[in-house]
Amino acid sequence: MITKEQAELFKKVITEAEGGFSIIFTQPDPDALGSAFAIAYMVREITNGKSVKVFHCGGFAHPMNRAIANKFTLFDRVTSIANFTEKDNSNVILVDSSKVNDSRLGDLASTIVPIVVVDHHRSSDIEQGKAGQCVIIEEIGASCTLVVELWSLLGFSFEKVEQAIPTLLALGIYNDTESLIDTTERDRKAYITVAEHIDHDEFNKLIRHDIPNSWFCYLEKALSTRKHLGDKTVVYLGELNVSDADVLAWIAETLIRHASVSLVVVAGMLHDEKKAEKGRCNLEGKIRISARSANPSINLSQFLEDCFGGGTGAKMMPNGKGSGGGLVEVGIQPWLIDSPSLSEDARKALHQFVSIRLTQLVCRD
Ligand SMILES: [Mn+2]
Repeated sequence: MITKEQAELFKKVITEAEGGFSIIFTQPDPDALGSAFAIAYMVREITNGKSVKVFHCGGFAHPMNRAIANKFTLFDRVTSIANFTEKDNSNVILVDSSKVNDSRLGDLASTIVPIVVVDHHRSSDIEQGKAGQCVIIEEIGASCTLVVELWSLLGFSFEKVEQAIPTLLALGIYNDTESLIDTTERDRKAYITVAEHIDHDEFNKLIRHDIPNSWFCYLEKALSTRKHLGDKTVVYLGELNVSDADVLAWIAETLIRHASVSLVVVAGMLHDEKKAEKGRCNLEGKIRISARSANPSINLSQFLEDCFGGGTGAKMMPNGKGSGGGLVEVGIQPWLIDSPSLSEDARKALHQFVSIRLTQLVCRD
């Protein structure tokens, strides 16, 4: 349980902040959404209705996230980080991540100075201990668990709030703990607290979302092209539609269950159909990576940084497994941007190079 002092500090920091608030999350998943919306509610209550904007990086591509967003009309209530202006860059609250030098933040990387951070990942780069700041980072199953503890300690009730809040908190904990398997006692307690206030039929529908056909096609490609080196599996999917990027985590989670595998890295080069329609090159040399580790002795966060540098991150699950990923650049953007003339041969060579290099970086020892 977080301490009463931490909860009081949160309240104090929010009360003393002048002006409106901006909540940012770098990855739209249920844990980030639950944390963001529950904190937004608490901040509005504490400040008697001051403005709280919620910003997301990346897109709502995952079928579960889309289902959640539709059900709770979240598209009206979260806005893309692309709309973040200088005016929004005060009283920033960062949830479900604790890095400011994060490539997912785009141009905002290293420019935000959060007053509140609630996260459960390793490798925070946030300078802590400043006055007027509340940082809660603990290695447990979900950020939502920390938020539920904060909620209870500050005396808030789920009785009168909209269904979206307890449902998103429950989904966040459920989803980030692999269906409540990789939990700490705190995660289980927090889940029970919120589960009393949700509609379980609706909850089940969100969990058992449809899986799009394109995902099965990517899985087929992953199975036929994966490379095994020792106990590591590396998959390079080649070009990956931006709206299918969440398939990487789904494949990584599937392959890590292979009996002889202790580390999986799945990657794809993002391509954007919309840009191709405008006659521009649809590649920007950005590689999305998803990694899973079944070996508690691997520090996945460090491993990914050693392989790919910054732009990556990972969390340690309560059972010692690692889960992470990132967005890294190949560094050939000047040769790709706005060059619709990129030939098939050049594309093929580019992907061959990335595939070989990816395997070398992951399997170098
Ligand atoms: Mn999380």
